[in-house]
Amino acid sequence: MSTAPVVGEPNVGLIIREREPLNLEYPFDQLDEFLTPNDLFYIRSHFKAPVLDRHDYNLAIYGAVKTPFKISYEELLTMPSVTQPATLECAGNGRIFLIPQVKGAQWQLGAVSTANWTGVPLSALLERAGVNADACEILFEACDTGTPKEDPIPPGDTQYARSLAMGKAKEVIIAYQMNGEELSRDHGFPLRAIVPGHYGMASVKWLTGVRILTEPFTGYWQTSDYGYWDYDENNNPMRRALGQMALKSAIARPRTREFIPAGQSYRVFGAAWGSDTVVEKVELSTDDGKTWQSVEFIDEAQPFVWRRWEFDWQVPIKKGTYTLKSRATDAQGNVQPDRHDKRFGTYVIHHTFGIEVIVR
Ligand SMILES: Nc1nc2c(c(=O)[nH]1)N[C@H]1C(S)=C(S)[C@@H](COP(=O)(O)O)O[C@H]1N2
Ligand SMILES: [Mo]
Repeated sequence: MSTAPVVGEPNVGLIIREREPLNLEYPFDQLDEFLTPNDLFYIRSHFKAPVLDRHDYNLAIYGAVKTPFKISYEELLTMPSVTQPATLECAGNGRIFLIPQVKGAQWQLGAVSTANWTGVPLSALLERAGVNADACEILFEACDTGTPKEDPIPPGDTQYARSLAMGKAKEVIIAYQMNGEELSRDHGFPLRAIVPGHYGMASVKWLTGVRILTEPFTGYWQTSDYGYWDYDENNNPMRRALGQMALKSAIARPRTREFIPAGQSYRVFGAAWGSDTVVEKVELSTDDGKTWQSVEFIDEAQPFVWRRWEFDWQVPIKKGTYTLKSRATDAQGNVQPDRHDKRFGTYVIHHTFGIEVIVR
């Protein structure tokens, strides 16, 4: 009997953004525990999720290495493992808040979740293969394939694949468990890469190949899509791959247009995250950014994961519409911007924006 989850599992409680392929949003207003329960963890898939069998599954480590090899799922499970929390955020999270409205999955706040990931450090596999001195990137290859939807559309099918610089690859986990449970089909069963601190697209699901490259990879998923325009050293425009998550804070409660009783206290609740930097401060404004006050953190400062925070708002007696904003600062002194950086197009939406509530 196959142990892969049933096709079309209900995913009760998630917000449907797309049915096929499955794109489901975590209801961010339900943020509570540090770890997102598996059945509420957002799902972002470009193609139909493949059904892989644990018994004839192999991961190939090959390319610029001394001894390429294939390892079975069962063998991987016997290797020394690590468990580490990481927040995954889709690079398109918050897209619905862009004005004017843009194409792409209309994520609100919840294309972000946190889990404890268990797996084998990629470095253990690389050691076994013996990486050649001229290696420059690691390519993660998956077995899901299809025709992308965003223009310009490449001819024929495009397999999902993403590369990473060698330096970052050291931090990658080849994960087979999420919050202590086997990965579900939609989250990449049997194996996925977890790239801490990078936007979700880097954490390749249904991983079948780890290829060591001697030249930078320029595939669809990091040039055409999940890429942005930058300039090279000669000031020529060039595409660069999206990578690190940008510093961000978000308000989980209250929700947009929530009614709030006047003259009482209200617990504003949210989370903030960066990449390999830690979030040092979050401020909250209840007057559309005119004045700011510091919030209290619930979680300690750690790289790669969110920090939940809360703020006790003494709601004014005066009825009307109030605009709440939160703003994060990291340990390097970077502050969450108040405008979307247009270079990133429909991605990296991390500016502060107002949550309007109605006090009555
Ligand atoms: N093979 C494969 N890996 C993938 C994707 C995909 O479509 N195919 N989507 C990526 C994107 S865009 C995100 S945001 C994360 C989402 O992971 P999740 O569905 O477990 O939340 O997976 C990434 N890995
Ligand atoms: Mo994503």
